[in-house]
Amino acid sequence: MKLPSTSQEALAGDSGLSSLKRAKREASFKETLVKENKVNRLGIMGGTFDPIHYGHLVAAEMARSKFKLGKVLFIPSGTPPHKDRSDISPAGMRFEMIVRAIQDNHDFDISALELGRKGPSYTVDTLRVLRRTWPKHELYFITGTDALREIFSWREAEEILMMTEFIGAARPGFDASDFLLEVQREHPETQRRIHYLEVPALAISSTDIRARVKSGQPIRYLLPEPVRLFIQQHRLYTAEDNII
Ligand code: DND
Repeated sequence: MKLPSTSQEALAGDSGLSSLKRAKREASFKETLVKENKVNRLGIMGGTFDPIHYGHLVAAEMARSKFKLGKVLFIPSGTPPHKDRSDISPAGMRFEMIVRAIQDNHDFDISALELGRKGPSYTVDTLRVLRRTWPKHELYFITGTDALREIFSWREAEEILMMTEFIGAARPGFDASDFLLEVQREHPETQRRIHYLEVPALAISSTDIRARVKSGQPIRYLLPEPVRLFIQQHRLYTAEDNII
């Protein structure tokens, strides 16, 4: 038989009562912690973003929600450390496209941190600056699983994994299971830092968007409209007057 709660407290005696109060206090303390965590977790999405598109934005939004990130900071690479394309759009233009893409989302922000730096934009250097700027924040670096699989080839990868949690957003076509097994085997100490995130399948890539623009195919609905207009206005990725 279920007793009314006041009777339960009476039956529990003094010690029972205080444990009920303690439980309530603990519950509200946990709530406060969750709220603090929400504010204190910073998501970071680094990339070349040439151009930014809905695949990037959806991955950032899903990560923000699942890991209760207070903000997601987009950080365009000044000089991407791993790309030898000679035709990468000027950093200022890639920056401008991100500004346009995130303008209607208060939870997203942009940093020019890597743009002022000379030489390749290594993630470890960026994280060191962010660590110093926000010493009390937990940092969450968001990548697609394709980028995540390469992480151990990045400069000072182990150091990176000491400074940040890693979220690998499952980008269509990139199965991460072999990579996760490899981590378990070869780098078990970093395993708890790596999180797998399934995102709705968006088979969109910057490479495909650039190819489409070049050949005059549509890119509408693959990226935010202000970004498409920017590409058209500045004739990025093509010398022709293509309608995209
Ligand atoms: P990408 O140029 O590959 O990014 O750069 C990703 C990050 O890795 C940057 O912050 C680089 O500085 C860092 N990195 C790479 C290599 C070496 C080092 C650092 C080093 O320090 O040694 P993209 O512009 O191509 O894309 C941005 C992110 O979005 C990537 O993580 C990519 O995987 C992801 N992405 C998608 N995720 C979900 N769905 C889609 C996606 N398309 C791209 N459709």
